[in-house]
Amino acid sequence: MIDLRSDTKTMPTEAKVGDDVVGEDPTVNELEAVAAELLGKEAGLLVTSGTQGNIVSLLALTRPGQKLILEQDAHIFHYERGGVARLAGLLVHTLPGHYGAMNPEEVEAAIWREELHRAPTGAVALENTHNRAGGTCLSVEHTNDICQVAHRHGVPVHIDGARIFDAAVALGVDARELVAEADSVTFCLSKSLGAPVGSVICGEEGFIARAREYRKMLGGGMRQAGIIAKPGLIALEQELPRLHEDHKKARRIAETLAELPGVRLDLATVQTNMVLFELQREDMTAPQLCEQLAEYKIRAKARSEVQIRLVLHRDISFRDTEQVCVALRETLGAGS
Ligand code: TLP
Repeated sequence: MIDLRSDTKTMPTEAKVGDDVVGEDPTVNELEAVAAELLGKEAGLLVTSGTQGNIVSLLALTRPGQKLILEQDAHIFHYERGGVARLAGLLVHTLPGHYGAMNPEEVEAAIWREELHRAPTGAVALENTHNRAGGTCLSVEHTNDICQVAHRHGVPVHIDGARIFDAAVALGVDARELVAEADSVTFCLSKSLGAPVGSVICGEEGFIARAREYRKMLGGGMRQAGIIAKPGLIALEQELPRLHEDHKKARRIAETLAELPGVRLDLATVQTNMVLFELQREDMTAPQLCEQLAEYKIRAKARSEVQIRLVLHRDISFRDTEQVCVALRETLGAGS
């Protein structure tokens, strides 16, 4: 084939690729089909990141000037540069959550009835697993309750499912059940699934067609993206069966931490691959503990003066996990 259409068509040598902007990359197409199948949706769309997945989905579901209902600790609210306001023109209405779950009655009350003064509600977004709550899961029943409330008022529901497969594994359900009632879902290949880059949006064909347009608008058309899709396909094949191991490692560390003095940790939050805890000690702040752990060649990041989140993943072995437990006992065992 002599392809003179554009220099964007150049091929890497070792992957089955094509121009994904016009849907010609067979590896991307395969990834999108596999992802859609895994989530029981009609179609999928590869995007650059979880952040792009969320904004593209919300652009496709809403109109500027509408309201987006979010749990107050949502990633979309805290960590996405306010893109929903700037790019999608959405008014954000946050509601409190219990382990990341909003109360369906409060969601219903927040969906204001249409009248002259009020912004119409454009979408409700859920997050599963919930990052800032510590990797907690939203159940199928809860998700369906929220979807039913929203749909009763003609409002679509988006799920930021960056780690949706962790939720499925932890809850012992098929991921399809967790997203069955939602209008859109995005999950990340580059988080617990361990791929280097990429996220996938899934939903109905019409929604995905609109999302494809917004992805292009945001510069997310990546041409021969098969080189990104291939590790994503491998991740879905190889990593899904071992996600439960990361949850076991998190549990092990959490149980060790919970017994140490001056550690506040709600074991009920340790449902997947994260451990969220606070230090309430006279002798040490969270950043200081991170500095001490660095001496054990352990990297951890404090979220504040008191809070730390540890995330377990493919590259942390069970042996590493034990080393982390030893280091935590040595640094936190004495004192208060
Ligand atoms: N989360 C990252 C940081 O941004 C905090 C992390 O280290 O956990 N939704 C959820 C629930 C996420 O946790 C993240 C990333 C995203 C969306 C955004 O994904 P990317 O980083 O691919 O844009």
